[in-house]
Amino acid sequence: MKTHRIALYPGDGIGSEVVDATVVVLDATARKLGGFQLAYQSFDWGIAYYDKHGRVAPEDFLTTLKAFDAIFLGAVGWPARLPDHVTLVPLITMRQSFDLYACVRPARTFPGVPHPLRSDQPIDVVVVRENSEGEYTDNGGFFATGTPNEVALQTAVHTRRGVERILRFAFALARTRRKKLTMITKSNAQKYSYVLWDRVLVELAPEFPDIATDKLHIDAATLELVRRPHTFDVIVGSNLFGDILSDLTGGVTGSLGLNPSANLNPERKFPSLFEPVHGSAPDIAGQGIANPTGAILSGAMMLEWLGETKAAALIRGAVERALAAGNLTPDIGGKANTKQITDSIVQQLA
Ligand code: GGG
Repeated sequence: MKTHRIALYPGDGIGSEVVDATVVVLDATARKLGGFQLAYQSFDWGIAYYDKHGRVAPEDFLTTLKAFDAIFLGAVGWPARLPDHVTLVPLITMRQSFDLYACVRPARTFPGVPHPLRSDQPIDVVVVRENSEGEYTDNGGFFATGTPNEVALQTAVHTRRGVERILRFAFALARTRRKKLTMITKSNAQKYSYVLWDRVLVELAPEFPDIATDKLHIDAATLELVRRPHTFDVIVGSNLFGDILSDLTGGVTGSLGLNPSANLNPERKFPSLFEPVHGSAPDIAGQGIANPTGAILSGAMMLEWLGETKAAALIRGAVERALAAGNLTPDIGGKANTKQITDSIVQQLA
């Protein structure tokens, strides 16, 4: 029996509700298939931890996490209690310190789940977000603080190595799908950082002659993802653009509550991190109505990463069938609660 060691970081708001639901589905899947089990350790980091200790996670939290095979995170943030830029620090630190440079965020439409667009053409896209540098680099400061002349500087960092490895990752992913890659920049206005992205794309494209390559500026991309989302396959962009676009792909496919994500260190030198794309949703926290499918599908991505491909496929099929059977949470127009959809997914593990 193989044991995968999983660190759970439920976090804030609905984080613990969707993580609990995911554990139920993962354990039911392991019992059904046999051959592997999951050994969890849960950490109480987040705003409650901050209230007691004055920091969101312990100083040595990275050392603690390094011992695990994977990290599973729920959601972080509750701005009425602590500023978001404080609560987010451990997540950004994990991504950068563990070199989790490939953030993979699939979004698709599901039969039986309403979405806001007029067209009924199925949407099936993956946003690949550069996750280790770019606009999220901790590089800047305030000057003349509190005076009328106050200035804030924040400098993005885009390295050739960083751009090249994320483009290679996205090309390789496109090869496993519909063989189309769209790169998002703003190289008409940002004439250093995204011009580097443009140059690296031109250099790499001949190595992937089977992939149709396209590029769009971020403003045009937001328009086209509403007008013709079904025409996109793999979308690759910087840290900030990937963050923004994955909320948009969640929106056009029905709800951010449906979207999983993986923060991968493709070289496997560090544990990779899995989390739903959605945040902590303080407005519905504690009501038991959060949509757990984004978290559960993140659990499927985690099992696939750990080599349990059959288990991952089983969960994906069960989610699809549970949604098609009408178990819809309020964010997608239904009345089901978190427990009902979770129980239905477990029943559908056929
Ligand atoms: N489930 C992930 C979560 O809580 N995300 C909140 C957030 O704002 N994340 C920003 C980011 O992904 O960079």
